[in-house]
Amino acid sequence: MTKLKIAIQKSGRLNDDSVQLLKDCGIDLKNGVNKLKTESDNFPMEIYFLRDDDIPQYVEDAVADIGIVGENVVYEKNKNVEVIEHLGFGKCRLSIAVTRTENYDSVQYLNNKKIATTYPVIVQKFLDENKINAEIHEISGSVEIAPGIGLADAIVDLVSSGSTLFMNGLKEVETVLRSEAVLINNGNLSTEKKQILDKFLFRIRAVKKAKNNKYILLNAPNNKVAEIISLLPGMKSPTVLPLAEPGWSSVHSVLNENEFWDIIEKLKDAGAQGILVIPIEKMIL
Ligand code: PRT
Ligand code: ZN
Repeated sequence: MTKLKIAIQKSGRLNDDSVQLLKDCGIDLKNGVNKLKTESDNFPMEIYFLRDDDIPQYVEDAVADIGIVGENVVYEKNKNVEVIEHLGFGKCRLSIAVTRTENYDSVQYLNNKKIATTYPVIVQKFLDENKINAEIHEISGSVEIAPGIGLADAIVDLVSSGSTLFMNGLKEVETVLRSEAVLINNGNLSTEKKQILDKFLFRIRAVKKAKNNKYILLNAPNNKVAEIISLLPGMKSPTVLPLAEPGWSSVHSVLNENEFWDIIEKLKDAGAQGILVIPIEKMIL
């Protein structure tokens, strides 16, 4: 039987969320995750656990059909792979940082400076696009200490909370790239593998949609229901059920995370009471 081979990070920041995504998609993994390779009992998938840096190459070479990796790694490795879905986790930015006391006014600051980074390809492209002439020092880790030891004037590194930069006396001055985990694939999948991939993508999208939405239940006097319904987007239209107490109804609907707080306020003002908000596991539209 044909199986779709997926490469995910063995350990590190993307490992947990990648395994969780498979679980949320109903894909059970055999005998844990502490191996190089495992498979699923209930979905035609083989799972390879690899270093994130190697995943684009394995996908290009069709050792794996698809992979989960940060966009930063995809663009740095520049392999022949396609990004097919953004996954919403592992969010970070690749940023330029300089010593806090430095007067940075624009990218022109970087002219004739030394920049330490583990992302030489992305940085060179950024410099070319901005017509800056600077020297790139490729180092393999602890980039944030480079200015302090006199190795570089600036660094380009991944940032999420900013605390690493702060603790090293650096300030973030420019974003080169925003990144999150993505699903990549080899463009030459067989028809059978494409069908499995489509099933997997269908599940991923249902899980993602569910994460971005909440189920909401509320009570309202009947004379307020029309106004409340006008505030709710809903999948089709809200469900309205009579309460045991005469003159009252229960209204059920689905709200998007982004507009959530805004709408809740308006619902309260319109007379909604006993508002319950419930997470949704899967959403198929
Ligand atoms: O062993 P392997 O090679 O597989 O793992 P790795 O050590 O190369 O990567 P890992 O696990 O650190 O990161 C995997 C991916 O997670 C990255 O390629 C990014 O796509 C994503 N990611 C998200 C991050 C961060 N956030 C992040 N904050 N990767 C690294 N960092 C580091 C950053 O380099 C810096 O040292 O965290 C520090 C900054 O964090 P803050 O919170 O202090 O700003
Ligand atoms: Zn790595």
